[in-house]
Amino acid sequence: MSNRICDLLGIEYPIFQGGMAWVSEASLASAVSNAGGVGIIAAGHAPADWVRDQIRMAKSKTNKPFGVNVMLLSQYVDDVMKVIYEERVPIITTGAGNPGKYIAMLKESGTKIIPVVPSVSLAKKMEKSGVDAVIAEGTESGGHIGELTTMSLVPQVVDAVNIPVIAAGGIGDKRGVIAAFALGACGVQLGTRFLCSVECTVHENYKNAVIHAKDRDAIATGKSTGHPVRVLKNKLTREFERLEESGATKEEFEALGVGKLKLAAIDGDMEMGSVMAGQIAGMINDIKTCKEIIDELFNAKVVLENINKSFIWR
Ligand code: TUI
Repeated sequence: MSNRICDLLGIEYPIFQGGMAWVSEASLASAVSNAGGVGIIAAGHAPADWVRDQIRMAKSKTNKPFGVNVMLLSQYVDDVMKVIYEERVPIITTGAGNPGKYIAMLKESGTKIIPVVPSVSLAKKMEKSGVDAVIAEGTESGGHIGELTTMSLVPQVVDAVNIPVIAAGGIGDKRGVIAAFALGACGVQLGTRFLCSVECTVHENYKNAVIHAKDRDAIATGKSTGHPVRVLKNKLTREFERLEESGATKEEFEALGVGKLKLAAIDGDMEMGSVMAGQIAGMINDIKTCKEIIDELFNAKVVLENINKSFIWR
């Protein structure tokens, strides 16, 4: 199978594993890349040295292209970008901001730049800045989210830009992949599905929480602060709700969130940790290897037939 994303990146299947802070590191990223997709190390709020170690570990585990997701709100973002440049990382994705000022430097090292965008206006701005593709991420995703659903965002971004569009948010199985291609995307990004993989090193309580989650368990907290984050309901989200109702300040809200993702992902605290997950958590019921996940998403005849049809529509 060949398409614009596969040709651009030299990969077998047009599938990205979403960057997940404290969750996706070299083990998961290299497994996804070895299975033919794009594995992504999430830099999150980590210092540049940790990111360099993970990049070198990924290089030792795979010869295939992999990426780093840079969270642009990180205090270490300048140093992390320097490491990516020095290590000649093949691909970066970015989240929570505009990577514009780093684009010239990264082009020099041959890094393909693929920002996550929550809107048409940002997608157009990114295309003008010279990025290679965009990931249009709907509000169904886990973690820090935009407002629009994947169903409405993806076709609008596809119509607005000429660079390839990858769909993210609410995709958990082959039906979601087919839907994304039908909307005009030429690739997909999945986070929550890969969290429940054998190779993902997140705490097993986190995987079990996703496996046991039902359709309405992944809720958006912090809408009133302008920084909504989708997580599984627990004691922490009830405390966030209480703060929101009491009209707490943005600072009080942020203070409650500090360290909570690590608490869930590393310590396995499912009550007070921030258990980021997408709305498809309710349909994930098992842990599989990354190869099994990707083969199931792409090897089925029906998927290939439908994807071929969507190429014709484009
Ligand atoms: O980045 C994400 N998802 C994330 S980042 C993250 S780390 C975190 N840790 C603690 C608290 C909060 C976050 C967890 N999940 N997704 C990509 C994404 N990017 N979603 C929305 C955006 C976005 C928002 C605004 C991208 C660009 C943007 O532009 C603003 C501007 O500068 O114009």
